[in-house]
Amino acid sequence: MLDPEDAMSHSEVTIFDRAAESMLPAERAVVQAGRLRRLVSRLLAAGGVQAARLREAGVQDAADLTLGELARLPFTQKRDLWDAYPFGMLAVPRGDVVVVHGSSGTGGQPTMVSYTRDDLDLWSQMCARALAAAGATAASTIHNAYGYGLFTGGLGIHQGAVRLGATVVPVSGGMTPRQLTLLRDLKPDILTCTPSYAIRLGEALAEAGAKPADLNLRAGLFGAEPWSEPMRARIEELLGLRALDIYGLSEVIGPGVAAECLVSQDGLHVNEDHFLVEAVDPVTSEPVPDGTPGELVFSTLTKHAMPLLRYRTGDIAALRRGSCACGRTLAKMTKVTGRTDDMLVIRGVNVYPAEVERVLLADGRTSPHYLIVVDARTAVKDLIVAVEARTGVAAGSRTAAAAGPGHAELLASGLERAVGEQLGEQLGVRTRVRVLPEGTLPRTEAGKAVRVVTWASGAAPLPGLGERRH
Ligand code: DLL
Repeated sequence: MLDPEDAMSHSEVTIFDRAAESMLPAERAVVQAGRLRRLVSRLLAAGGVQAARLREAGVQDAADLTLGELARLPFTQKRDLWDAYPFGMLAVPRGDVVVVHGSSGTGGQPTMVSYTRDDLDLWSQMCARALAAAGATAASTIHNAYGYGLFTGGLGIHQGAVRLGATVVPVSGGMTPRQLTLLRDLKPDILTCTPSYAIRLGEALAEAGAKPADLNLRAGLFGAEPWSEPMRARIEELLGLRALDIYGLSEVIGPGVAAECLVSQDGLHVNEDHFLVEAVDPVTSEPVPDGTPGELVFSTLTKHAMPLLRYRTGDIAALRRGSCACGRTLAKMTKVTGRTDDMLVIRGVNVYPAEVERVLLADGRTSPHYLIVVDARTAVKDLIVAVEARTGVAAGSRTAAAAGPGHAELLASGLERAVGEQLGEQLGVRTRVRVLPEGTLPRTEAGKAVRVVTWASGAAPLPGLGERRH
C-alpha cells in the first residue's frame, strides 16, 4: 500500500492508492485470482452454509481455482444472512469481531454485519479512495451528514476521512439549521450525505436567503439510495458543487465499494481488487456481457469476519472496463438503475421507480420531492405520482398564490395533465399525477428517502391524493 501523500504527489489528480487503483488489468487479475483462492479456502475452513454449497458444487479445495471458474461457484444472498442472524456467517472466532453494523432493510428484519480490525482498516481505505476520487486531500474539511450509528454511512465515511488525514465534521443527519451554520462557519469543501438530503440542504440554504457562493463546497459524495442524472443537475445547481455518486452495501462492507471520480463523473469505479464484481441476469443467473444491465454480484476477496462469495445484491447496473481519464483502471459500474425487487407491476406493465424520477425531473417544472403511490385499494392497481411544483411554477408557489387561488389551481391542473401524459408515454401505463403545495411531501432528514408507498385501504397516505381533476 502506497503512502497516500506519495501517491498523490504523482499528479494533480488525487488517487489514494495509485498502485492498486491504476494497476494494469492483467496484473490485477493475478492479484484477484490469488485472493479468490484465499477467500474460498477461508470459507471452506470456516464451515457453514457457504462451505457446504462449495462442496456441493465440487469445490473441495481452492488450490487450482481460476477467475474463469467464478461463474460455477455458488451464490449467497440476503436470505442466508437472515437465516444466520446475528453471527452465524462468521468466518473468524467471535472474539475477533470489533464492530457490528447493520441495515434495517425494508423487510423489517435487520441484517447484521461484523468487522475485524483488519476489515475496518480495509473499509477506511476504501472510503479514503472514494473521498480522494472526489478531490479530497489531507487539507480538506469533510462535512459528513450521513447518519452515525448502525447504518454504515456515517462511520464508514468518517473513518475514510480520518484515514485520508482530512478534517471530518461528524454532523450526522438532521437538524438542518445547525447543518447550515456549520457549512457556513467551517467552510467544508466536501459534503457527504444522501442525495435527498443534499436537496433538502440546498433548499434550506435558499430559504435562508443564502447562495451556494456563500459556502465553499467543491464536491459531494452522495449515495445510499438511487438518484438520477436530473437529480444530479438539481443538487449541483442548489449547492454549487460537483455531485458524485458513491455506492456500497453493509453486507459487502458499507460505502466505498464503488465511487465516481471528479475527472469523468460518468460511472463508479469499483474497488474490484477487494470486491470482485459480476453482473448477472436476475432470472437465469448467467453473467451478462459488459454494457448490459444486470444484477450486481460481489465477492469480498479480502474480508475476514464475514466474507461473502458471489453475494447477490439485487441492485441493477451495467459494468464497463477500460481505463478512465483519471488514470484509474478499475471497472466502472453505471448508476444503479433499479433493484430486482423494486419493480412495480401496474396493469401488467413493469414500472421502475427510477424511471418515474427521470421523467419527473426531466420536465423541469416539478421539484425533486415526489412520492409514488401504488393505489391497491382495488384488485387492479393504479399508479399515482404525488409531486411538488418547483418554486414559482404552480400550486402553492408565492407567485401563483398571489395571482389568486383559482389561478394556482389552474396551473397545477395543467401541470398534472402534462406530466401525467409524459409519464404515460414513457412508462406505458396511465398515471395520475397530483401536484401538491410546496412542503406537503415529507422531507428525509435522516436515513434513506422513501419513494414508494402502497395505499391498500383507508385514508390516503398523503392529503390531497383524492379523486380530483381530470
Ligand atoms: O447504503 C451504504 C452506503 C452508505 C452507500 C453511504 C453509500 C453511501 P445499506 O444500508 O446496507 O448500505 O444499503 C445498501 O442501498 O444495496 C442499494 O440498493 C442502495 N444503495 C447504496 N448506494 C447506492 C447508490 C448503504 N449510490 C443498499 N445508488 C444497496 C443507488 C444505492 N442505490
